[in-house]
Amino acid sequence: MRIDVITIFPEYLAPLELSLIGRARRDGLVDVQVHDLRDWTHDRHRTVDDSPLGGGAGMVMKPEPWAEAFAAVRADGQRALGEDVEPLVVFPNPAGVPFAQATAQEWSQCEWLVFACGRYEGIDERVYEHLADLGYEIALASLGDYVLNGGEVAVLAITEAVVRLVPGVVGNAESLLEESHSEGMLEYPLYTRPATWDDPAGVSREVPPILLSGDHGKIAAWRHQQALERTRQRRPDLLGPVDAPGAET
Ligand code: 6GU
Repeated sequence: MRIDVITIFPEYLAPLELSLIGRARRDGLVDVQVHDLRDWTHDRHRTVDDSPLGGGAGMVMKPEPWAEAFAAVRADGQRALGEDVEPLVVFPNPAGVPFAQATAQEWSQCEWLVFACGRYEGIDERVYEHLADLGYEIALASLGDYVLNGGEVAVLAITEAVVRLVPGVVGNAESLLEESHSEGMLEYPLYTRPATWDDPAGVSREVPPILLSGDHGKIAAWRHQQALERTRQRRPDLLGPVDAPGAET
């Protein structure tokens, strides 16, 4: 998989050199290229923003650097991947479609993702129209219902969620099957040794005895029931409208 990130803060993406993603890059499983949008400006101040036409607070990102950046990144990627390969262009945006585990699953199958990090109030709308005219596939993705200062933190989160699903990146692929959101539910509670733990307050805490029973069928059933109960309590929305108040007729 190839991932390009276009940003005015390339240093913000430094964590992509660490841990699981850093190792995946060194192993050649994912090629991450971070680009400074200001490289596609031509004035002395390397200007990427201007005040909103029609008035209003804040600044808007100018279209010209973005158009040049996409053309250059597309050409660069196609030299590496092949002239017939096209990227999915992702704009992190609080007004986008909620990013979820299903999105991560889908995008982990992509050969090429290009992330475009907006800052300020946003990007001139004509950039999206231009890219659509050129035939780019575009997605606007939101992390949730709150506002960040720019797309960079969202790119870190989305990239981590996507790359860990690329085959070979997570050593124990089985661990991806039972985690939260993999089956539309939250994960069951986890325990390890010691089976009896005397906590610092002097309370003796046992793990649920069933986990020591060796009965794998019963353990699986218990875990499923725990996952369901936890999901009902914390995230009833994941279980669908059956449990919603007032859904009964
Ligand atoms: Cl993807 N971007 C920004 N700027 N703010 C957000 C977000 C994304 N998701 C939630 N808030």
